[in-house]
Amino acid sequence: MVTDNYLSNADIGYIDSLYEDYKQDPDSVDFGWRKFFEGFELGQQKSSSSISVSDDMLKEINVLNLIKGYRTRGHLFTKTNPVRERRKYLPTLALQNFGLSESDLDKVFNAGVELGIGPGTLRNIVKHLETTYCESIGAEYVYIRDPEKIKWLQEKMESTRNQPNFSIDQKRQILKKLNQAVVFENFLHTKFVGQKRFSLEGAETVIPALDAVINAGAELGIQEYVIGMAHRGRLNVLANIMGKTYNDIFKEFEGKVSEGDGLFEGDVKYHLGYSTEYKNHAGKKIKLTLSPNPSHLEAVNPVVEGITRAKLDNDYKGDVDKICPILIHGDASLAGQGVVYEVQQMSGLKAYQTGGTVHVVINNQIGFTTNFADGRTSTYCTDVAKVTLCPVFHVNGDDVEAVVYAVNMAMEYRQKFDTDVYVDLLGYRKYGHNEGDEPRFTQPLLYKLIEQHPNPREIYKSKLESSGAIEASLAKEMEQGFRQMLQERLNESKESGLGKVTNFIESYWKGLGIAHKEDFQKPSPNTKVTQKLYKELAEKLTDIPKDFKPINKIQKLFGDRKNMIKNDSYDWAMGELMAYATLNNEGFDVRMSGQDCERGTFSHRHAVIKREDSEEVYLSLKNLGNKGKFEIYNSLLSEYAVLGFEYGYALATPNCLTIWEAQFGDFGNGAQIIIDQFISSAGAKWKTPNGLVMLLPHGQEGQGPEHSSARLERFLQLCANYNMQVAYPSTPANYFHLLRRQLHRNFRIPLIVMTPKSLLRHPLCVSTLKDFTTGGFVELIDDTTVVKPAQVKRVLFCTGKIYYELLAKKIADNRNDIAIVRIEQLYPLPEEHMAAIRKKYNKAQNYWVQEEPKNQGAWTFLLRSEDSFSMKLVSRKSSASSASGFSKVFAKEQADILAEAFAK
Ligand SMILES: Cc1ncc(C[n+]2csc(CCOP(=O)(O)OP(=O)(O)O)c2C)c(N)n1
Repeated sequence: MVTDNYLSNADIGYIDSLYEDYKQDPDSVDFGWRKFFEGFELGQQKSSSSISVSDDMLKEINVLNLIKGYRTRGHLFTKTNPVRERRKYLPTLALQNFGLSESDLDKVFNAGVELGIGPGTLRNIVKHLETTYCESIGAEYVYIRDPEKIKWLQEKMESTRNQPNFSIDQKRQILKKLNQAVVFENFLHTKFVGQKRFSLEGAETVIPALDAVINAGAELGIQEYVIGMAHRGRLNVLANIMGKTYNDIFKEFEGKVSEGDGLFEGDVKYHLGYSTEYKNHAGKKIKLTLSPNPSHLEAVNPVVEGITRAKLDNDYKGDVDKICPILIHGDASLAGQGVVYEVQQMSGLKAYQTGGTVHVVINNQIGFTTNFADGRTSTYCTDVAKVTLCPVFHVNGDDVEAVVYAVNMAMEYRQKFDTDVYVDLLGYRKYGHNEGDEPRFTQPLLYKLIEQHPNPREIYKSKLESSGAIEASLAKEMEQGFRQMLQERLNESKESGLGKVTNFIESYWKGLGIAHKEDFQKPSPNTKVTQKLYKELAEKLTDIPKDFKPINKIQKLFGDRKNMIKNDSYDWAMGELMAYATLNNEGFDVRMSGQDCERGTFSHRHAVIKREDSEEVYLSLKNLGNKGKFEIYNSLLSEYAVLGFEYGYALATPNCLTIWEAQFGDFGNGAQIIIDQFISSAGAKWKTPNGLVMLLPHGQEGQGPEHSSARLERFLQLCANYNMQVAYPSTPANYFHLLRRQLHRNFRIPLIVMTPKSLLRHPLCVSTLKDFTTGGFVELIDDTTVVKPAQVKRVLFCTGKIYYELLAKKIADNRNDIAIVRIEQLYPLPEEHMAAIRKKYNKAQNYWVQEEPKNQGAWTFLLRSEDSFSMKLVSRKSSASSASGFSKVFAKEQADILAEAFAK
């Protein structure tokens, strides 16, 4: 690659002097120049030209720069847009812009060697470059910094001129898939007039492209694909790639699907997931999983990556050559949605990597009604690929062979280099955003062109016929045969029973499901461990190997943890770490990621410690001799994608405690789409259980409006039909049991935990060995200091941190007339326990005491409770902000709450 390293802005005087040196002693110049001069002299012998050496050498350099120009910028001049002229980019690749002219066309240049075609005329070199870089495939790759990758791509493209050379059988397969794609859309369009389906028309070549990727991957060792895509073309993919039966799809169009059971409420057909096993042409079995997705574009991307990683870790022993994610994007959403960037950033991180994602863009040049020129600043919708130096192939969607060729190349690249790769399939959208929309409102001119444009099947059919590759009758037979089959399936669908929706990832969930009311009517399961086991694990957990010397503070911290065993008084961190240690001991896995979670934002966890004098780390949780795995990762500074990823991971790992921790709870709202569209509602929409745990530091600590609230009220507002659990535990042991409970039941639903900050070091927020080795999680903790319930005049119900402040005041004021009752699990609300408390303290007035403002915290949720009872509220007054930024105001408010709660 002489061009890149030596010739940009070359000074001819300097080159002349180098050439003189070379003639004296070839070894006196460095390798690249030596090769260049060797080639130059070879060219001189072959060329009949008689101009001076310096001029010739300059021209050679110019030709090399021309080659470099095509490699770098050729994609700007491709014929990749099937329906309209491309924007003009300057400077062009005209000869004049490289110091060359028409008169040089028939001169022989050694620079042809650089292209692998040997010395050749400029005419030939240009032709080679034009067909390689400026026909139906535009390749962007020169920004990649790894010379091996560049060399591979360059050789691949230039040796074949980016021109496919498919066998007749391959061409027939392409036509067959294209036929299915086109006829299926047309069939739906005529049979289900006006129904929304987000047709693929204008980009039907994505079907042969996916078929090719799957088959190419299978040949390269792939055993499974996990796919994510939005609405556009989804039904076509479900039918013609995933193998969902046409019958089932037609039933969905006819509304013949079994209705929900109160917990399962269903979703529109173009959001549903599916999984299948597929046998390729060579008889190899490939698993395909299409994740369901919400309307929120690109939100499914991290989820797909998480599912893939879970399967990679557990089913494929980390072998990235066996499983691959495919993400199919719309051009507007790819360019506009920030989560795309976040997921791209994750692609090479050890916590999240999946060995490279194949991205396919259904680029119809419009987002709803917005033209691409208003939808992005970047040249291409795929420009995010450059963040991680991934190659991009822009391909004309009307040239199906080029599309198949490009995706095959992409798949090969992914298998070879384990990085992401993008294929941008340039098409158009035959109808409006959906089939009822009028696209001429906003793109009248474009739609004049589109109306007259033949579909990609017609284009390919004509090409094959005129080249003699197939008989005209074959294409006709294919079409008629497929149409007839669809009609038969449609007739059957009308006669057969209701279709039903299944969990797309069912095979992982045998014997486990979503929760029902009865599950919460019985006490939480026993999650105690034996004293012997607890102590054994606690000792090992607090050991640091003799030859591993961390800084003194860590040594002290581990010493303090050892003292907890001696003193039988365990703090929050020990409660948590012991939950992981004991779960691992039982064979369950634990995986956690979040910002700085290895140490813990508040420096409490220290699950990973570092040697004082090197980067070496030690994780005692990995060294307990347990059966289960423990994985913990500091995340990138993202909430949306990381939470989505961990949610996806949990989808495919029912026996792993999968945890995402927010730095502070309020940052969780950066991932609100994942919370709303997946965590809280996926069970109801898609029948998918999920045992994800979210740890959200929460509580008023006088730190100002930020970081005081994990927005407990919002989680509670989303709760219904046992969709998730929201807890605010107040003791290390109850937290221990809460985490362990997550894997000790025959159902999985997400667990949202408000976690503490100051309580991490509160002297009273401790538990004893007995607490960990008896019973299980308790949803409500009664006041054990009350001796005579009949004397209690006031019950202060509360949750979480404020308990310790109330307790301190109760003790200080010696108030036997007050009982403080902690609700440790807010949803499902332990209503029976609460009723029992009311009965026990039947002479008392009930209060709800919260430190959050009235419009926040649990209060509004408690009012919603069906079994609500008359409680008086003590709280901060309603506020637009979550806490005062003035420490004095904060302190006064906190004191007022306590005073009011205990007022006589
Ligand atoms: C996050 C999000 N914002 C807005 C929308 C509404 N919406 C639905 S489709 C669409 C245009 C998408 O364009 P593109 O990504 O190019 O896909 P296409 O529909 O053109 O295939 C928009 C804005 C959405 N679904 N998701």
